[in-house]
Amino acid sequence: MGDDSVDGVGDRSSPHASLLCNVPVRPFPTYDDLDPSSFLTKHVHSNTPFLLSQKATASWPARRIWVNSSGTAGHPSSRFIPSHPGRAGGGPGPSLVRGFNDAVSGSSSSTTTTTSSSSSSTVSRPNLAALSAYADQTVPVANTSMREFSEFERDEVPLGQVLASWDKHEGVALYVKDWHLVAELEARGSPGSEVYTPPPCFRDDWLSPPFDTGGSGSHSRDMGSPPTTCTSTADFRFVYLGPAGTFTPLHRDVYGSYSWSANIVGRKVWWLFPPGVEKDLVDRHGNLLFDIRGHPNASKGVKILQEEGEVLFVPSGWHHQVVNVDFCISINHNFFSSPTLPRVYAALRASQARCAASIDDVKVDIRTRLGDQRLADGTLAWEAEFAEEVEGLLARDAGWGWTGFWECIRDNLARPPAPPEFSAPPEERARSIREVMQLYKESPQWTLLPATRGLVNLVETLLEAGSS
Ligand SMILES: O=C(O)CCC(=O)C(=O)O
Repeated sequence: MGDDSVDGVGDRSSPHASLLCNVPVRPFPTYDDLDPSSFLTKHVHSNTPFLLSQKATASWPARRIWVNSSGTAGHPSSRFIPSHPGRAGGGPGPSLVRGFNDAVSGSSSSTTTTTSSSSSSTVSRPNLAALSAYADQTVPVANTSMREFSEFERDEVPLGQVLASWDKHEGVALYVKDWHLVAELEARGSPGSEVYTPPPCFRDDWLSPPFDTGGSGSHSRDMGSPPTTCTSTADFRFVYLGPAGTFTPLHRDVYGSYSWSANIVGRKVWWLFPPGVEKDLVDRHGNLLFDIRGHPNASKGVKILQEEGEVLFVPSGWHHQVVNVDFCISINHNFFSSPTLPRVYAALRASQARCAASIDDVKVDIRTRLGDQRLADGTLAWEAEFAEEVEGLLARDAGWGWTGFWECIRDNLARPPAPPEFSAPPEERARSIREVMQLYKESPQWTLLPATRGLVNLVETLLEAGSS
């Protein structure tokens, strides 16, 4: 593969250069370093975004190996710039970020450890030849020129096939998304650290805790087994790569989780919307907008240019849309930790309500069939059976149900994913768990799903053992 042939970057006259217009001063801090305890007090509790400067990723092997060492974008030797043609009209107008930025501006000035957003961008070209080391891995690919309902048309193909089409100056709309590279490396006996190590403030990760490759996983059933393929659904550590103009539509992350996203090569423009604003981001049918560019209510969010090497933290429940300004390679994780549990619980409750409503006809059938019959413990049989139906649908639809939720807490308590210095203090962890436990015990599922009662009792025992 001719590694000089692909960059997709640096040409300020490209259709995507307009994305760089009207990017305001960041209303969020950019830290060179953020220790886990400051992460909790400054951003977890307030559920607000921030960035880590490129210093946070400077030592990552990926930033050496995946970057083309022969120069930066726009280098005269560039021959080809694969780039999605993008939308007519390019980027958003000047008012795009005004509303939200005005509301939060000043919040970063009190932070002494911040660095200002760099005014001059460094943009590298990707070393796709280095990525061809993984050519045999099957990766999910979105065709960002083919919308399919609320997503793009997707396929799973060997990475080598995508790299080959980019090498032939084709596939400019192809976006490799949610590639489970680290899970795949681990399944082959290599550590993920050969590519990168997550920043310390993000190590207390209850969603993708370290897995035993080949052993019994810390998560089971709804959360799946330890990942053995790069398309596993039990792993939330991803690599994304795609030419300038490829993008991720407006969405919110799964399970009420956070995400962090590090640019290895290239820059991204993000629009971030605090929870609640999504009600104004709908089309005339009430469906969430697919692409907020050009929509008047885009101004209710904040637009951020994420430079190469920087890491963005996206808080729980914030909708976001992302457009690659250059050819981008990024690494991102979805994650949460114990202080996030009340948010994760609320997200699962909302998913449960949606699932239950979607099978209302099933409820009527079960009720008609079972009438007033009661189980030995006095529960109405139809309520118990319907609760199991909804639980099964939740697990399939939302990725996990209440069983998975409590298994996750049990397993992370029994085997904390990070040493204490990277984790929430034990009292805070216990407080969050007790909060969701109380809510759960007051909910109908406590009575209706006996298997979860056993799990909750086990969690209680683990908490008590931890506090003695
Ligand atoms: O980089 C992208 O295209 C999407 C990333 C994203 O949505 C996330 O990290 O939550």
